[in-house]
Amino acid sequence: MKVNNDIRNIAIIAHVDHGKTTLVDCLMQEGGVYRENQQGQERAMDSMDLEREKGITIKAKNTSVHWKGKTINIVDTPGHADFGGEVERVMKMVDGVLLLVDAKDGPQAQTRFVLRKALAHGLKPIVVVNKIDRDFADPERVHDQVLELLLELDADEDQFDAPFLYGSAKNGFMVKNLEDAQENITPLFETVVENIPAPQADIEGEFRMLISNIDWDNYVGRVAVGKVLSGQVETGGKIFRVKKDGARERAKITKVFEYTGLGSSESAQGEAGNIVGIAGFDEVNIGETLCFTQEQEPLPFVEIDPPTIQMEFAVNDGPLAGRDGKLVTSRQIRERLFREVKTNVSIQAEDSDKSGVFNVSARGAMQISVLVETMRREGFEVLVSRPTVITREVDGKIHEPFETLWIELPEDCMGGIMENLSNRRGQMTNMETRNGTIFLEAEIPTRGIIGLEIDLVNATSGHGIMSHLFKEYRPMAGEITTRLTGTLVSMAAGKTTAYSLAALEDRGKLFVTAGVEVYEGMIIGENPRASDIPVNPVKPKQLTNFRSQGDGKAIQLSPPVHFSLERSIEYIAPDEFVEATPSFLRLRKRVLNATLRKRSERVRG
Ligand SMILES: Nc1nc2c(ncn2[C@@H]2O[C@H](COP(=O)(O)OP(=O)(O)OP(=O)(O)O)[C@@H](O)[C@H]2O)c(=O)[nH]1
Ligand SMILES: [Mg+2]
Repeated sequence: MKVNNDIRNIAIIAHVDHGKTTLVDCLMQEGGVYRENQQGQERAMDSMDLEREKGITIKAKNTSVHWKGKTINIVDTPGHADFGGEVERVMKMVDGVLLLVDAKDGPQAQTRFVLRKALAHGLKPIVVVNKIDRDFADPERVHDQVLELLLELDADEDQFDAPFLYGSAKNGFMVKNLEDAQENITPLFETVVENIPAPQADIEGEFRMLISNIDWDNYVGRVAVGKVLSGQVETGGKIFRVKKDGARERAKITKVFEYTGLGSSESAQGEAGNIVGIAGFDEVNIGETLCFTQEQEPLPFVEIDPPTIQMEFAVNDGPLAGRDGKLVTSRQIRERLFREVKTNVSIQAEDSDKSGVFNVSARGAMQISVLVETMRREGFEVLVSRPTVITREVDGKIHEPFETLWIELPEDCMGGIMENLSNRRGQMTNMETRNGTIFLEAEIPTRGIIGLEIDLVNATSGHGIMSHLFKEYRPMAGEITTRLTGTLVSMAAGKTTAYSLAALEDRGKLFVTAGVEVYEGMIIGENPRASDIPVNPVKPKQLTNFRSQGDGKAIQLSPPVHFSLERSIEYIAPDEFVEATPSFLRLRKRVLNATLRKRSERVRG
């Protein structure tokens, strides 16, 4: 077989925030993407609005750089656990990975997940111990921890012999030995070219490609992105698309793209081993095969871990529906969700048995909130429920997903968290203390993780951090009450008044300020006790003939509690909804009318 030795395909994988996207900046800077003296943008690959706002990568994206006559295709991946599917789907596109590990924090939950996926695909890792400039960085300890992890994950001999580099993506250097001069990232380029195999793709064979991503081009529409596994293609050529069920469609290629720097450029042809984009099929999806001959069987795609949580998306049926968004009908929401499924391999959507309600399955609240946030920006209004876990029946028993949970928190905040964990059916499996910080490891039902981060942040004044990783399905762990508080529910519609809110302030924390439009059944605050209290936040100040002493004095309300979309989703109870519209986030009861709500509660017992 004749392969192209001038190409290397790598994915950069790591736990969230360990510096992947920053490292791609360096590679682009030194890989000739920018002109000399031109400074690239920081975290340039995080090009989506939401990525820049949240400061995290959400979608895996590819680019390429050139170094000493070699083309190096680089896939930047997200490190947040909810977007793990993005890492899984690109594994077939690359021939090796750069595993980044923070020199202070060491391997974390998602380091283990992504490394396990890479090893299972037979990919060879290069370990990059990043952020050695940080205070308390301990690259030697981290080196040993990574070796332990490789052993634990059954790396083969070749994978276990992974080369190590140390450096700082932020400061633009990598070294092979800690005592080497800290100059640039040439050592990393050298290591990649020497250690990552050239793609095993036959230049002389017939064209075949597995689609790992879908891109969009304003002129030619949907673009299928993947590694050419054999042969080559050109604009104007005719090829087949083989769907997963084996059905075939033939079309003419309208354009072939190459990805370099921050964009794509038209290329004359897509050759074996290279990562290219191909336009010409309007309906093409991730996981399908493109090929030259009709006889080609569908190529096997990666097995993606199944989603563990599910929530309802419903048409907004509240009294303020349609005031803010343009896209509000059941048909529009359905179409949007089913479109998402085609490009987002780890989300599933289906019709439910209620009309106007869809079940959406995903890996976590963050993934769902990104979808809802994207929809809001497109002009949608939608109601979303609290996530529930997806259970399975095993030997006639109901099983639920369990996860391994890692928590890091200051020593003096320990008590509250232990109690919280045991309420959530978490079982501690390990505990260590280093420099006043406690490292906890526990096994806990996924159900118990929902809303845990809110509690952790509250209990540690923001100093606690947690990460978790799906472990296995086990028999149901028994009841878990995650929200111990009730709500203050508006019993009237109108605009809130400072006068009535002032009177409600000692009933609990308020979520709204004065002058906000509310309706019956909308949640306007939290009751510290576990029941819902109907309240009237729209009472006008009573008019009297006499001026009382307090008159004219402005009422001082405490600032209302503000929840992000993600927090809202985890906060609400099963009988509540988050109402998301382009400019508003409201919490409400599912059943708005108080009398009907009482009745439905009684029916449910
Ligand atoms: N001190 C230090 N900070 C770094 C270094 N590399 C990256 N950072 C910082 O770490 C933070 C996260 O960097 P990113 O490049 O976004 O990390 P990431 O791995 O792409 O994160 P996700 O894609 O969300 O998983 C940013 O604030 C960077 O500036 C480094 O070498 N040293
Ligand atoms: Mg990133």
